[in-house]
Amino acid sequence: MKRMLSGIKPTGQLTLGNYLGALRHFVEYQDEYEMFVFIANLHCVTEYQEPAQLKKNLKDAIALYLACGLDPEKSVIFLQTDVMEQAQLGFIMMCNTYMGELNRMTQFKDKCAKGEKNITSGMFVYPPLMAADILCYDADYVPVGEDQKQHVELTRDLAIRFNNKYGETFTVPEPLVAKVGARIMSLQDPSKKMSKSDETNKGCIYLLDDLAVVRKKIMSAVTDMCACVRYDKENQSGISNLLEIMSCITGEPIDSICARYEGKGYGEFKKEVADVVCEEIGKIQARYKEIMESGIIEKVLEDGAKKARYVAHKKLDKVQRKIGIEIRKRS
Ligand code: AQP
Repeated sequence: MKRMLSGIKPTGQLTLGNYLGALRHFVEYQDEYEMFVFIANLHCVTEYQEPAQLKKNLKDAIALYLACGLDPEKSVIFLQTDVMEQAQLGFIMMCNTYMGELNRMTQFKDKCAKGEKNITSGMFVYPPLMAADILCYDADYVPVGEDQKQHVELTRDLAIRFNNKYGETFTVPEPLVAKVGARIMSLQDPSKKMSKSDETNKGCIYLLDDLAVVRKKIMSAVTDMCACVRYDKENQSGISNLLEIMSCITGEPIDSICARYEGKGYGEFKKEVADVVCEEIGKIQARYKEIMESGIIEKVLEDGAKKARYVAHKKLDKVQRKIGIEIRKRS
């Protein structure tokens, strides 16, 4: 069975973008692949997080993983810091990554272009840690939204470089980017990705938003003057984004939705989008509540960490022997 790995960094509450671009695919894939899904808590601290809030976000994220349908019997669900091998391999991967490669990473470049002050060195070097997260498990596939593709490409380069230098060690992973929903955009500025760190909160739907708030955000989503429901990302980016959201959730092809709305107004269309999104999020929230009350999170993480550690430990040991830093015989 081929192996798949992915993760989310809960620097805030998880969003509809995380769900449509990543989480729901993890759930679909867990029957077909040996699935490893982790919470990237180390990646969260590349920027300051208020500790109590971070702790809440991490717990909520695990509960949401389960609420969205990840099954601990089928998937290995764990916390990044419960497998210290990942951070150790991360340092080794940093030593095999060139500064020029990190300078070219979009997220770092964007922060520099915006003139952000006090960018941490953790922010600069997190891509090789992400590579280690993936390579520790010999993942064949990494399902990601469009924005994360560059990181998987760097991981591939690093795996190939290491294999060439030290002999066959790592599986070279493939990114899997969905055709629809790989980049859900902000409802207020459809030229930007829907992000947890949305400054106004209005452009981003959080999975734990009150449903009345979700409806309000969709009804006030930015549209255009064209007055027709059409998929045209260039000229009608707001409407196209809503079409993608609806199609992702219902499975109805975008063409068919547009045909149903021929001659109808945006108000009616937005109302259906809001109904569909609220129904989907409502189901997730009901399961989230049950999970939080059940107290199963600790056990899920404990079991997941044990399984993940077993795999990661063997890989790190192999890597350390190959590069010559391991001198003891270990069982
Ligand atoms: N808007 C999105 N559309 C589609 N996919 C998305 N993903 C995130 N936002 C969207 C996908 O979710 C997975 C986990 O991403 P992440 O939360 O770990 O990191 P991110 O992409 O940096 O998320 P944010 O919300 O934009 O974080 P902030 O605001 O902190 O920078 C990935 O597969 C990602 O592609």
